[in-house]
Amino acid sequence: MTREYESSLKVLVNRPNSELSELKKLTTDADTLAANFKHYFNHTLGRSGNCDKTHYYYSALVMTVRDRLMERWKETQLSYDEGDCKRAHYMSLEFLMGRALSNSMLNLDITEEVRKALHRFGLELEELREAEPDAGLGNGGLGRLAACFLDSCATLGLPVRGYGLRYEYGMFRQKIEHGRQIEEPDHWLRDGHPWEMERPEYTVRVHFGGRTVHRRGYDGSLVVDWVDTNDVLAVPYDILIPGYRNNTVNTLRLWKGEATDEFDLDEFNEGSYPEAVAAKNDAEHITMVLYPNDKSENGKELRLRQQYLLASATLQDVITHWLMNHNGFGQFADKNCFQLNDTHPTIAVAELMRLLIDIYGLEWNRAWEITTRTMAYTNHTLLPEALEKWPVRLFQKLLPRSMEIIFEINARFLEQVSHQWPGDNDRLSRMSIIEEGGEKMVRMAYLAIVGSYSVNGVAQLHSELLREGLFRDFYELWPHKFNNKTNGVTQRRWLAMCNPELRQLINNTIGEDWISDLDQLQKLAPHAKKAAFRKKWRAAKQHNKERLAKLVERKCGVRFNTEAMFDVQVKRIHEYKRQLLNVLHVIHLYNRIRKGDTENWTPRCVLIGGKAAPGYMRAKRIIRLVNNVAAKINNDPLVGDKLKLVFFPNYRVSAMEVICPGTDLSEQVSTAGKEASGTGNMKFMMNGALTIGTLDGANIEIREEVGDDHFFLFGLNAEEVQQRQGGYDPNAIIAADNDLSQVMSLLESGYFNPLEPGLFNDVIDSIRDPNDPWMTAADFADYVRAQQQAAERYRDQDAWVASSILNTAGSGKFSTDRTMRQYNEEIWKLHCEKKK
Ligand code: 26Q
Repeated sequence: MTREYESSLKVLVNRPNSELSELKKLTTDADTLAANFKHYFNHTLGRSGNCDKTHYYYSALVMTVRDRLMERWKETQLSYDEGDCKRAHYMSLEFLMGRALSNSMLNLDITEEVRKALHRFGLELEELREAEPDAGLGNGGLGRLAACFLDSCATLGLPVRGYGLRYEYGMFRQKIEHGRQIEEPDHWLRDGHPWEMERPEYTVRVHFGGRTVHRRGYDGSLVVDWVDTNDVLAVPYDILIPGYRNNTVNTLRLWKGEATDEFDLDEFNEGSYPEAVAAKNDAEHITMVLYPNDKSENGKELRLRQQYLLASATLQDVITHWLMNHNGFGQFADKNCFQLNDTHPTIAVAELMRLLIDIYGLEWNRAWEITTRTMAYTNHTLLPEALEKWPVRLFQKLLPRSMEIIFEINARFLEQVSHQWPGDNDRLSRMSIIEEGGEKMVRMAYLAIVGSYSVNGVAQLHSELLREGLFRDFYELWPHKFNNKTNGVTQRRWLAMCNPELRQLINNTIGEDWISDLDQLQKLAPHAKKAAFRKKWRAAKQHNKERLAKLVERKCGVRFNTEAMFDVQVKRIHEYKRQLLNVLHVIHLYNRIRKGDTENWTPRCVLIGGKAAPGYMRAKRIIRLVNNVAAKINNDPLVGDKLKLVFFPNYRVSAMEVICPGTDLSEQVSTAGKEASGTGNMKFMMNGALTIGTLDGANIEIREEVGDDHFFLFGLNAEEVQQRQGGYDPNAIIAADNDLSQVMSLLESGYFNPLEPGLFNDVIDSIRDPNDPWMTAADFADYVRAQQQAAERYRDQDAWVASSILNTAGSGKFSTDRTMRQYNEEIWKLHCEKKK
């Protein structure tokens, strides 16, 4: 940005109360809403009454709602500036927002008035809602967590801004054809995105490539220039994030990569005008598509470009805004904090150093102090293979100056380590940010730890395992940096919005305070003893099961009997999450039916859903297995209503909004010690599902909150999993277990793949492999026992419904309101000055 531009901005910022920006509050009665809606439909969108495109009704409604957000947003931002508030900047390559309409209406408290307004035009709100595509800018847990965090921060009135990328294509759409996953691009922006505001005036320039020149400055100090770069523009788009009925509206700022207006003059002068213009494509490609892997894929240049674009654009944005209101960096670290959502934006550590030193002329030590007082890192995985590493060679090519800075950070860091542990060379090479041996790699997690003042895991067990395992050396050096922040979910979306039946019942019973104070749900516990209340609770669940059954019928062509237990596992497909264990259990139930072992049978409908990373062949095979087993079972007349199995296609946020309210049993069966936290587990619990699960991630805390009697526990714990590695003999386990032997025999006989012999050999072999890290066979028998216990409980509906109520009642801890309070109290410490 040019100097002149900066100063003109300053004028604008300093004259917030000019006549132009003065706002009269728009009212939210049905009359005004209807008038606005009509205006947008006719005048702004230029449609006419006989146009039957739901899309335009939807767009007109979004504009109507957005106006109400806009005025609150301006006031909120002004108050943060006036209060000179300390701010947190949540940096994430993913924000899995889903749909925004219902959420915005809920938070603004205008749903019923909007419904009335639409009725005047003969329109149904439900239909317009369905016209909104999911904003699928994330893979799974980590991305959805970021979205829940934003909702809670706005609700708590915390000055937190999300920074991410505006991918043109979000998470792929999953089609199932002949049992196979087919990926289709998700061009979610095609019909326009009425929630976003382009803000070209805040565009920044981001450099790539080139080389560095080291020289002496006029005062003799060493100066580094980064020259001959290929530049890209980062253009921000803002999305408004309303708090729950508190007039706060925060910002999610997403960057789009665009070409600069310059082009290759040589080429141009040679007359190759089209070639010169075409070269611009590279820039536009940076934010074209979300990487659909939820574990790191090493070495993809485009991914590193994405990460750097986010880091550099965000830091420039924050610094520019800072310098408009402050002189120099004296208080910068007291007033700013960058929360790194996993290592993905960690290049920000080196980038902040570069900006402070090369652009603003600070000395190394001063810059390092600011960096390490503002950066905070959240880890989301324990799997060592999922830790991000980048080849030094790639770094040097793409970000030569960043690489120099990382080398310098590492040299100074290793100096500190050797001071603490003289002569311990093993430790030096273990802790080095640069991995040596084969091709030199940058270990992003280590860069994040060295550059941050806080390192947190996302559930108690996970944080403990980080300290004892993955990051042990760093914990020994800096114990004070390490802390835990157990994840949560926002109860606004994941109960109040998605489960209106239960919301109404809860409101009638304990009032509405739980919507912004989830611990209030505890007041439901005594009602679990009352038959009349249980009856209503059950009716709400029944209603939600009907709704889910309809969706399943539409998407899978299978009719679920709503009297049956709805047994659900939805999440990314991963070996460690053990969808395979779930399928083995379904085959076991099928075997029992075939044997006639069906006395006191509990009918079950099993639903499995989730996307596999496109290159993850084993995961894709598991999807085929689910589909093939489903085809057999659902078409076997012997089975009837006793058992159903479906693979639910294209699992995403808006699908979960229907799935979790209708679920009886939540499957959380990961190999202990592998799932960092899980958050689906919390959504199910909040909606009154009982959990069958291992002692992994947040399951442990869920069980603690609800009590052992209302959670079906099974399997090895994390320590036992560790101990068993090495001496594990799945074939002996299978041989000694009749049920498992029979399941394996049926699988191995080709019963589920008659036309494609050997199709599942690879999956079968993985169960029999003594090196199976997921220990599926080891947990099978205990899983079957726990499933049997769940089935028996379900037949005692009084007991089941009581447990269901107690699950909702005990879910208070798992609100992201609690999580965000803890981030704020223990990491960010946000505060504003008293207004004068
Ligand atoms: C990294 C580099 C290159 C390409 C892709 C990636 C990448 C992208 C996404 C790596 C990981 C992810 C996502 C991880 C994730 O979702 N982890 C989940 O985070 C949740 C929120 O903390 C936890 O509840 C889950 O346990 C954890 O699996």
